[in-house]
Amino acid sequence: MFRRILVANRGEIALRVVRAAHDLGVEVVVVHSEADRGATWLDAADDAICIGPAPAAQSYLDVPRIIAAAEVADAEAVHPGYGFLAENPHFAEVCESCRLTFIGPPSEVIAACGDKAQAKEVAKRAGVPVVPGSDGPIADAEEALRVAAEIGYPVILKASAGGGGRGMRVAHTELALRSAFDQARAEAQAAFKNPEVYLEKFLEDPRHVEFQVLAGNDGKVIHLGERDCSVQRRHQKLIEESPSPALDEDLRRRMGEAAVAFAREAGYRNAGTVEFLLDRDGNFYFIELNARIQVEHCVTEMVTGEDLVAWQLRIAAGEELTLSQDDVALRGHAIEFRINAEDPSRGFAPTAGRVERVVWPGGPYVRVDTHLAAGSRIPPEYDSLVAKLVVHGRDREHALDVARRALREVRVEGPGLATTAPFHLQVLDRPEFREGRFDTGFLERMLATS
Ligand code: MV4
Repeated sequence: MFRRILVANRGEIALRVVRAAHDLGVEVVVVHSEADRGATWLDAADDAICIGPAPAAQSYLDVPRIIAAAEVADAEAVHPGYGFLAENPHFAEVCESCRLTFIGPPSEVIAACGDKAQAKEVAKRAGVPVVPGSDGPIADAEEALRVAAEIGYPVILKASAGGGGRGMRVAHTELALRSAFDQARAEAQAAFKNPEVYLEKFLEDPRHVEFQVLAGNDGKVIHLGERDCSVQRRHQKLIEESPSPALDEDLRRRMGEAAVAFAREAGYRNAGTVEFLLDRDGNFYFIELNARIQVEHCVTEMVTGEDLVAWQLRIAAGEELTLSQDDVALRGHAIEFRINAEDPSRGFAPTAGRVERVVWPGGPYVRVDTHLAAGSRIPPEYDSLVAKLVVHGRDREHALDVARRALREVRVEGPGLATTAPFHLQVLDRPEFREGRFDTGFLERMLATS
């Protein structure tokens, strides 16, 4: 195992990595920006190094500064968390060439999975179902029209370098597709410096179901069940749960096998997530692979009893993945509610500032992952996630009861601050949600009618 690692991230995930490392007897140095001076998670670490000013481009995204910090800290490995540099193949490669272990998959695998059109080809080779569409990127509008005529409208154009919902355009007619093609390419070029787009049949309000995988250094791959992440707004997930109310034993087995087959074909290593869309008829389609630990990994930890971040460290340190598929049993039901410093009554506008008073829930069946305490500052420069409330129950109904009790206890007070906690209580009252009958259109429908 490593003697000391560096965490190139902030907030709750930095704290999460510190905890996993300390459980394994590993020392942790965290880097931070000037905006995060005095933040709570720095106290939990063994050392902290300020690497630059508040803007992420000059701190958490600045590769040379982070590498320099790792050298000063005498760290053997770097954990990127999620966001920032987590899926940047260039960063992983620089770590590798500086003899720092990147805690994640090899840089070539990050690059291959980062190209969504390429990842789709990997899925096809693995015999994993994909949404009908173009074979790889599309050359011109004529080709887009030809493919669309074959598969039928509506269709969706996606940026090869996109993902997570960025750079997508839906077209319902030939006329719309013609103009959407040039716009999609221009947008992709502007956003990702890569104009490539591919085309798929557009699925109406699918469910988003993703499988957690772990891949050992010897190529052994297992899955740890799924997470249903359909409750999202503008591609920002708000609630995630495991197991998915939409899956039965048979579908879970088939999707799990598909996730494992994909990871194997991709040469995947370490922890990753294979995302699928699930339609109303129970057909599932691979869409992308996330080559990082995800925000919502905790729900999988609750139902499997495994520490995913500890597994990331063990695998990166060259240890064997001793867990086998038969060892993985899903127990009960877990639901995660993202507590964001946002005001739901103002279109989920981010709120920032000084926190004067905080109360986090506790008691049986409750886990709160947060860095936020009284006296904390919520900087306007970063993501608005301030806590994850994860509840665990014997079954989904029990988990929903625990969620209501716990969400009522949440207090985050300070001038101008608001959170998503009261909104989650409203979601809990919706029959569609209570009964598990939700899809990726659920929240937008709820917001349109309330
Ligand atoms: C789709 C789709 C419908 N049809 N692809 C958005 C995020 C990205 N990972 C893929 N996304 C979608 N791809 C086809 N062919 C609908 C979405 C989508 C969505 C997917 C997952 C979770 C939330 C979503 C919200 C709107 C659209």
